[in-house]
Amino acid sequence: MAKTIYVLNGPNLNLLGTRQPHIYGRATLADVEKLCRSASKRHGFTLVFRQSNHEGQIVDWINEARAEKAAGLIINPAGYTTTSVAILDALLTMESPVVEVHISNIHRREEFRRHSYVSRAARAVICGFGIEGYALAISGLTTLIGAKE
Ligand code: CA2
Repeated sequence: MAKTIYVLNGPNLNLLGTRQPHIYGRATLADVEKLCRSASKRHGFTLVFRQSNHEGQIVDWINEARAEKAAGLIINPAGYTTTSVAILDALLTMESPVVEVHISNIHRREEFRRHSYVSRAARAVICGFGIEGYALAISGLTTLIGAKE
């Protein structure tokens, strides 16, 4: 049976492709999903792809991923990256690898974007590759799955 991976997206990522193209590019969230579906298929994963503007909803989905024994979880926590202890706590309960993705290079931007709570729970962090970072994260998960910490 194919292993399932979750790709979760945080607040305002539903606006991708409509505003600030100089930072986030012109691709929409639907394009990101298409990219993730194709990368998942290539690596033999079943994909669950979601976006929410609500912190509690994201926490619930992380708990769902754990309960469903997902093989891995990729998250772009967006604005919750720098604020959410609740998302960090949920991620810390995951036994399977977590990869944090950011479309932009958060280290080239405002200082406040550089501190991520989520990174404490992430086995790997990818930023600055645009939406291609999601495909890189899916490919990277194949290495992390099964690899001991
Ligand atoms: O670079 C990323 O992926 C971010 O996670 C995006 C977040 C930002 O708060 C992080 O610092 C870095 C913002 C997501 C909002 O996305 C928008 C996309 C288009 C237009 C407006 C917002």
